[in-house]
Amino acid sequence: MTQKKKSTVAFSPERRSILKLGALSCAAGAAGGSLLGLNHLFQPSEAQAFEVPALPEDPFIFTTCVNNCGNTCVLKAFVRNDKVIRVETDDSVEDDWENGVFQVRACPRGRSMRRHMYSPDRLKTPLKRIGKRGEGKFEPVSWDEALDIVAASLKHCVKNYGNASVYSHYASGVITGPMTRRENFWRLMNCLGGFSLGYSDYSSAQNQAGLRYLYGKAGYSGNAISDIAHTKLAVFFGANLSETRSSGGGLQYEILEAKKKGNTRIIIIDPRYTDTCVTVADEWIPIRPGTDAALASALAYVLITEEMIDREYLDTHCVGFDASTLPEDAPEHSSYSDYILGTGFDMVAKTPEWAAAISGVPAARIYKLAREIGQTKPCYIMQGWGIQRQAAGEMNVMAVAALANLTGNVGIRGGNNGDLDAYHQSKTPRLPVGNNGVKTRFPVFMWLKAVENGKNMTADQDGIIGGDRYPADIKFIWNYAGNTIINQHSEIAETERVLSDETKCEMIVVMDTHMTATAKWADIVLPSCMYPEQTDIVGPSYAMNTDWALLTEAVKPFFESRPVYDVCVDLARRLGVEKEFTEGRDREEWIEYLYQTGTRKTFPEMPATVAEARKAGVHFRAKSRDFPVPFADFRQDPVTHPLKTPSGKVELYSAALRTLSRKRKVDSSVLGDVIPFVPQYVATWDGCEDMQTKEKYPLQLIGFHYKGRTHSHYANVDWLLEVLPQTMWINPVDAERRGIRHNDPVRVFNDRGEVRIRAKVTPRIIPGVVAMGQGAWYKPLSADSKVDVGGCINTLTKYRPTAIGKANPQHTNLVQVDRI
Ligand SMILES: Nc1nc2c(c(=O)[nH]1)N[C@H]1C(S)=C(S)[C@@H](COP(=O)(O)OP(=O)(O)OC[C@H]3O[C@@H](n4cnc5c(=O)[nH]c(N)nc54)[C@H](O)[C@@H]3O)O[C@H]1N2
Ligand SMILES: Nc1nc2c(c(=O)[nH]1)N[C@H]1C(S)=C(S)[C@@H](COP(=O)(O)OP(=O)(O)OC[C@H]3O[C@@H](n4cnc5c(=O)[nH]c(N)nc54)[C@H](O)[C@@H]3O)O[C@H]1N2
Ligand code: SF4
Ligand SMILES: [Mo]
Repeated sequence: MTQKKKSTVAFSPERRSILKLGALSCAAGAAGGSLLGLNHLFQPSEAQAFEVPALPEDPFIFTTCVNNCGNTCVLKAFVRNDKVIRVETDDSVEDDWENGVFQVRACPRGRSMRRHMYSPDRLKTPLKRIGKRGEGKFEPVSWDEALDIVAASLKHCVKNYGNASVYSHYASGVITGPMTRRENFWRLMNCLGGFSLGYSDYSSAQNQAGLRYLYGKAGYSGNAISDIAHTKLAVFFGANLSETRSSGGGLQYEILEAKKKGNTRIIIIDPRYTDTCVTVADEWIPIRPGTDAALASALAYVLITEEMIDREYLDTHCVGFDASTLPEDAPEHSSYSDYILGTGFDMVAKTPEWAAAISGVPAARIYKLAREIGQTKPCYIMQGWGIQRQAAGEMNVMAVAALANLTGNVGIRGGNNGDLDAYHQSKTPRLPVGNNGVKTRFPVFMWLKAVENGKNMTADQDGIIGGDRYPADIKFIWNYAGNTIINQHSEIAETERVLSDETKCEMIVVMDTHMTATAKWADIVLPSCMYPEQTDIVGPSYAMNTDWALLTEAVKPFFESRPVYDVCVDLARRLGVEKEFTEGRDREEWIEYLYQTGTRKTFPEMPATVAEARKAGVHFRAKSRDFPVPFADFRQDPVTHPLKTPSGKVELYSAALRTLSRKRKVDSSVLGDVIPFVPQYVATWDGCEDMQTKEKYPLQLIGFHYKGRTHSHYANVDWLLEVLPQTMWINPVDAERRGIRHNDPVRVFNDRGEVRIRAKVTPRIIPGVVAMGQGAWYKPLSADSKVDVGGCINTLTKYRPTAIGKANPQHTNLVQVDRI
C-alpha cells in the first residue's frame, strides 16, 4: 500500500508541540506546527535565512531521523530556498496496530531536527588541528588539503604498520541508509586490503556475551513485545522502553496496545521510577543497581523450594540444573541448584532474606513475586540492557534468563526466554563492503588498549577473535558519525591520557556534523551532511517491528558539508582504487542499483524507479503482530533442533565458561573480577557491596538513556534543553543529609573526575543511588581539567572491561555528592 504524498499544513507552533511532547511520552498523534522565533543560531546574520515563517504552499520533502535510538521516524521537512524551515512528522496512514501498519511518529528529538541542523556547533568547513591534540584549536582548510593529509596518513600507516593499524571506530550516529552508514569507509579500506574493526558494541555486549554461553545465540533473542497480548503477567528487569524506544511507532506503542489487548499486568524492576513505570507499569519494584542476579537467585530459590519449576523441561532442554544433568567432568556440587540451595561453592542458600540485604527489595516482596511468576502461565520475563551495563553484567543477564528456563517459558507464545525483543528488521539494503583482509578483531570496548598496546592483546586475556594475538597497534582512527572516542566512552581522563601521546595513535579523523567532544580530539575534522541534506534509502531501524521503505529527498548541503560516499571516492582516487571503489557508479547510481537489487526484492510492489518511489512517499506493508516464537522448534524437539551451545541445550552450567576461567587471568584483588560457570550474583568493585570504596564514595551512580537526547545526538538543541535539562536524580533522603534542595547546583565526584550539575530531588529514585542521563556534552572547565560542567557521566565512569565479555560497565560507579 503506497501512500499518496500529500501536504498537511498545520499552524500550531512547532516549538510548543516539542515542549509539550518532551514532558510527556510521544505515542500521541502527529502534531504539526509552524515556526516560531527564539533564535539561537550559528551566526545571527546567517541565521536569518533559516528562520522564515512557513506558509501553507511551502513544499515538503520526506526525510528521516536516523540516529541510534533503535527507531527511524519519518519526518516531513518543509523547504524554502533549499533550507528546512519547519519539521513535522509522518501522518500518511491511519494506525492499525493488529496489522502492523502505523505511523512512525517522531518524538521531540526528531521534530526538533531543524534546531540541530542549524545550531551554532554545526561544522561548516574541513578543519586542521593547529594546537596540541585535544586542545580544540583548528584552522579551516580546503577539502583538497584535508583529504591529501588523510590519504597520505592512510598510505603511511598501511605501508609501515599494516592494514590492521587503521581502525574504524564504533559509531552509531547514522544507523540506516546504505549510502550514509559507516560501510562507505569499510568498502574503501577493503579495496586497500582491509582494516581493524571491533566486535560487539556499547549497547548490549554483556547481554550478547552472557546469552551466547547460555543459549548459543548472542542476544536479540526474545519473543516480540507484542506477545504480551498473550500473557497475564510481564516482568521487566532494567528496561525503560517508553524512553528508549520512544517513537510513536516503536516498542512503547506496541506495549500499550498489547497490554490493552491482553489485559496484562506489568511489573518493572528498576532503581528509578521510569517513564515506562509511569506509562505502562502496574507496579514498580525498586532495586539497587548491579543486584538483579541476587534478586533472580532468590526468586529461583522460592520457585525451586516451593516446586513451581518445570522439571520436565529442565531435564530435557537444559544442562546443569542439578547433578542429574551436569557434565561428567564438572566439579561436584557445581550445578545451578547447588548454588541456589546452599550446597554450592559458597554454601549460602540464596533465600529472599539473603537477597533483600543485597538488593534492597524486601524479602516478602520477593516471595510474592516468585509466586506470581511461578503461578502465571505463560509469563513474559524480559530484560533491558540497563542490568548488563554493569561490572558483572553478564551474570545479571544470565540469572534473569535462568528464571525463564526454570519456569519453562522459553519457546512458547506469550512466554519469553528472558531476553529483549528479537526484533524483526526489514531489509534496507547495505552498501557491499567486499572482503576485509584483517580477520582478527577485538571487543570494541578494548579499542583504547589496542591504541596503547594492540600487539600485546591476546585471545585468552583480551577476548581477541579470529587469531591468538592482535597483529598491530592502532595508528589511524577513522571516526564517522560517532562520539565514542570521548563523550560516550568510559573514563574520559584515561582516554585523553592515551590519545595525547601522538607517537601512539598518529592520526584521528572525525567526520561529523557538529563540533563534538570527540571532534575536538581530531587531527582532521570533515564536515558531514546531515540526513535531510543527502538522499538515501531508509527503513525501520533495529527496534521497530514494522515493514516500510522510503526513498528520501534532500535539500542543498549546509556550507561545505559533503556526503561520506563522495568523500570516500576522493580518497579512493588519491589511493589509486577509485575504480574498485565506485564500480563506475556515482552516489545516485548506487541508490538506483541498491533500490533495484535490494529494496525491490523485498517490496516488489514498489514503483519501478527511484524517481517514482521518491514521489510516492512512505511505502508501508502489513505485518502480523504474532511474530514467530524464537526457540519454538527447540522447545518442541531439542534433539532435532539443538541450540548452538556446545551441548545443544540451554547451559545453566557452562563448560565453556569453566574453560575460559582457567585460561584468563583475573585480578583477584579486584572485587568481582571472576568468571563463574553458573548464573550467579557477583559483588563487584564500585557496587553496593564495595565497602572500601563506599567509605569515600557512598552513593551508587547509574546512567540512563534519556528522552532529551539520543546519546550525545541532539544534546545541543535549545528547545529540548528547555524542557528536558540535564540533572542528577537524588532521593530526598540523600539530598536532605547533604543540605541539597531541588535544583541546587551540586558536584558529583570520585577519583576519576567531577561533574557540576543541578540536582533533581525526587522519590523516583531509590535512596543510596543517584542517576544522570548519559550523553550530555562534555565541557571541561579547561583543557587539562577533570571538572566537567556539561553533565557528561563519562567523566565519572571507569575504563575497566568486564571479566567475561570485556565490555563496558558504564552503569557501575560510586560517587560522592556535595552541594556547591
Ligand atoms: N556512560 C555511558 N556511556 C555510554 C552509554 C551509557 O549508557 N552510559 N551508552 C553507550 C551506548 S549503548 C552507545 S550505542 C554509545 C553511542 O555512542 P555514539 O555512537 O557515539 O552515539 P552519539 O553520541 O549519538 O553520536 C553520534 C554522532 O553522530 C553524529 N551524527 C549525527 N548525524 C550524523 C550524520 O548524518 N552524519 C555524520 N557524519 N554524523 C552524524 C552526531 O553529531 C554524533 O556526534 O554510547 C555508549 N556510551
Ligand atoms: N531516548 C533515547 N533512547 C535511546 C537511546 C538514547 O540515548 N536516548 N539510546 C539507544 C541505544 S543505542 C540503546 S543501547 C538503548 C539502551 O537501552 P537500555 O540499555 O535498556 O537503557 P538504559 O537507560 O541504560 O537502561 C534501562 C533502565 O535500566 C535501569 N538500570 C540501570 N542499572 C540497573 C540495574 O542494575 N538493575 C535494574 N533492574 N535496572 C537498572 C535504568 O535506570 C534504566 O531505566 O536505548 C536506545 N534508545
Ligand atoms: S530520536 Fe528516535 S524516536 Fe525520536 S524521532 Fe528520532 S528516530 Fe524517532
Ligand atoms: Mo547502544
